[in-house]
Amino acid sequence: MRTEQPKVIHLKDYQAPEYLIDETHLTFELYEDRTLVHAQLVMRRNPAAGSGLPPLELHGQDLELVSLSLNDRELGLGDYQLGESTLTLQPDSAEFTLDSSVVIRPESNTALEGLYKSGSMFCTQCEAEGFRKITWYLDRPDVMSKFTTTVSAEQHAYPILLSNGNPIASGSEDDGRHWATWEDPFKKPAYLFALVAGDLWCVEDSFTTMSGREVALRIYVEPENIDKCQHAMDSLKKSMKWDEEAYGREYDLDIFMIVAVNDFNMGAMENKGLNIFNSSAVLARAETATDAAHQRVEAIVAHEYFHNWSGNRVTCRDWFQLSLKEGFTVFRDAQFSSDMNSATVKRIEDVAYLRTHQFAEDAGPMAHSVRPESFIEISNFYTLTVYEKGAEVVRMIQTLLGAEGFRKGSDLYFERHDGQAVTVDDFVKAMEDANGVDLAQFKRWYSQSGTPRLVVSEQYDPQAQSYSLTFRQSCPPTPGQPNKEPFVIPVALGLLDANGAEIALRLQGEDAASGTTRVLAVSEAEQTFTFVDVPERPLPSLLRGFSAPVKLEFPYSRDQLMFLMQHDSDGFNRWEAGQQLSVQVLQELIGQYQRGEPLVMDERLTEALRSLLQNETLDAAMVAEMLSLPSEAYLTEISEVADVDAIHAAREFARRELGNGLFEPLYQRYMTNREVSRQTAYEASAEHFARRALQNIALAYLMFSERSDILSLCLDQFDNADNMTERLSALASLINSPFEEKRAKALETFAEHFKDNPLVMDQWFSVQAASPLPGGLERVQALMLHPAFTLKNPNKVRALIGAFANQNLVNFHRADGSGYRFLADQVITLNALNPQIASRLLAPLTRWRKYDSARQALMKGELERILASGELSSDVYEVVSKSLA
Ligand code: B3K
Ligand code: ZN
Repeated sequence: MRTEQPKVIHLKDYQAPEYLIDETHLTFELYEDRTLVHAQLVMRRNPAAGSGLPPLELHGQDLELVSLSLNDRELGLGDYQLGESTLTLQPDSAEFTLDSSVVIRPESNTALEGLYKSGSMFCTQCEAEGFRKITWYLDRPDVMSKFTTTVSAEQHAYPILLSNGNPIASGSEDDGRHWATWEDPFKKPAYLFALVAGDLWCVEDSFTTMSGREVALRIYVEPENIDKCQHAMDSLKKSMKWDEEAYGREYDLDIFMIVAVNDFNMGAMENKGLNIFNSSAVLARAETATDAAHQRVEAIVAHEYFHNWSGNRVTCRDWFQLSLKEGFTVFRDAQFSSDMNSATVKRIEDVAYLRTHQFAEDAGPMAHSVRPESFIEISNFYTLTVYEKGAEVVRMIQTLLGAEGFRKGSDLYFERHDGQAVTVDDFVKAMEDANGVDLAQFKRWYSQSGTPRLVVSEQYDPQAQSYSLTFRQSCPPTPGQPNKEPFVIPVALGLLDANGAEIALRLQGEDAASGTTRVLAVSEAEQTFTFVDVPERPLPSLLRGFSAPVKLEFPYSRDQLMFLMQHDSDGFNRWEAGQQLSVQVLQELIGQYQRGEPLVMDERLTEALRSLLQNETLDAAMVAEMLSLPSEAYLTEISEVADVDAIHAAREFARRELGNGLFEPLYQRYMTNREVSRQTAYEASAEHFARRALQNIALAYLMFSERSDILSLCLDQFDNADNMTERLSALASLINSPFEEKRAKALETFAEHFKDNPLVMDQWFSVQAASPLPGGLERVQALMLHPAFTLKNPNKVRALIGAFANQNLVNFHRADGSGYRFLADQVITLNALNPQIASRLLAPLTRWRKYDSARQALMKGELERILASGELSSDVYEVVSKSLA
């Protein structure tokens, strides 16, 4: 807990470390009631930091110091100073060895940072600043060291002892304990350190790298999960192969290990050679994990593996550069997932996520640039902006340079900076040098926060056969940044003629037309581009593939959107046209609801979707995406003032209209696909995902009919499906339906059947937490008393409380403020248990500016109550105080 005034840390204050640690030798003695950590650090003055011998200041938190010696001389009380989280001493030579022994208490570590226990196993999470909870150290990413780690523990309870690198020695003692020593030949920052001890089983495989080296692959899990590792193993092998092909990156150790733990603050962690994963990001098999969970496992395994180069071999100089590894690695995992599955569907999902959640963050009180200027608690900056917007920025560099130029740039970056801790500037410089381009203005994407708005207008001159597009960019003020300079915005576009055919593009001044999609780099506040040889007024298809993270505005009519839905050659933009059409229709319904008028839906939406449903040649995954209306959260994000009741009522009305209006084609699509599902063994492949997605969205729509024959189909799918994707979506449809008795029965059967599988129970909590039926808060409160629920497990908190606050608009925003009060109560409790989880859970309250004045007052009231509730962690303090500022 914070006892000092919280310190704000600024990027502009960065200074190189005064000392370096060449070697780190660690010994851990694990016991049930304490752990002894001995650290021997071989250190020297950093020649790059200046002359003389300044005091050495080490980081440490919650450490009980047992002994300290410098060059084998034991230090006494007068030889060093202990601060709140520092230990300072005076070296007497430029090279020295420092030995320390401390006691730590992993068994009572509920923050899940540093060394802690998850169930019966010991594990670590050090990024960003958790290593200082293990031993006194220079816990900063620009201090890179060679680590040797010895772990000792009782043999029977902890037969498996793991750390980074390669195993080099092991042995048993007479007292029932045993030990193992691991050596990591690669220098690394302390945040990549990892240790695991437990009773684990493993699935083994191997991979031969492009230069012919054999790498042992192991996935360690608790014994009951040994049958759920194959998908992660397949994903790992695909990732290793893909990184060799797409980036020329080869794995570098003899062994690569993944360990699944149940209690984990986020998805997974890329520790060198020993990735530690939330079990939800490893375990997947048809009976217990949905298609979405399978895809998430594949993506996270890839993400963490790709960090071996983008993050570990080349790491960050300081935490302001976090997006250097995270934005780049998210971009890399997105490329991988596109290559493994449907590229268009992957892009649609990513963009929908970005526009709903990152755009909201960028418009809220925590808005920050991709490279933040300052922070109080770095854990608060593992954000959608650093990750997802950071990935968009890398994607724009690729769009501007082309795939080949981008690869030249990444090759140069890895080669030039291997073994170094570098900055975003170094990354961009490599891209510039490899391509002979100047990205100075482009770099504003890293320093300016907020989502740019791009307003587009057109002018057609039939005499000159020319067509001009004028782009006006602006960016709203964000905290600390009242004014912005123009961005470089790559706009990929095409022009369609009256038959929907693509027009060959020739810009004024060019000799000849070439291609039908162009990337225009809009770099001024207002800029016009003129195309010539345009024989008729075209319809523009703008921002193809969502080529930049901006809010683009063009006054499309509904008929034009329907035309683009049918004819655009860009799959993403076909979907986008459908979304824009849906948004227009939904906003009209929202207005009707607010004025107390009867709701009447524009039938053109039904007809547009009918023609998609009837076209059997279209990709089923695309049809499913296009049938999905924009989410309530997205409709909230694009509202000036979000009227949650109106949004919910309008969207539910539209879904019911579509379900009834399209009953026949939906029924036909459902029956055909369900039959194939029934007769085909489950496969985690793009084709199967697509079929089930269409089948399940069709079922959800059909259930609006409230017909008993449809209810029977739903119950049959729930009872008899051989996979979780079909079973869970049948359950979700059921529990949001009016068939109360069936609802209760289904929930009960499901829980009884899966009570021993915590990840499946998370799904069970989530579907209920997200249900918009009245009484949502009371249901969630009752579920908190369920034996499978605990506030100590982050997955449970996210599944129940997180799902309620983020996915259950009408219940969370109940006008009496009870949803807000409930969330604030949980944040206050969690602040003491697990600050990172508490601070993340807070996000919905920080969006108070989006709602009506009565709700604003209630939300702010709860934020103020949290602020006054006592000693706050720096995590919670930063988010609450910035939200109220
Ligand atoms: N690098 C970790 C995130 C660590 C978060 C620490 N609070 C996982 C990832 O992005 O791969
Ligand atoms: Zn990452």
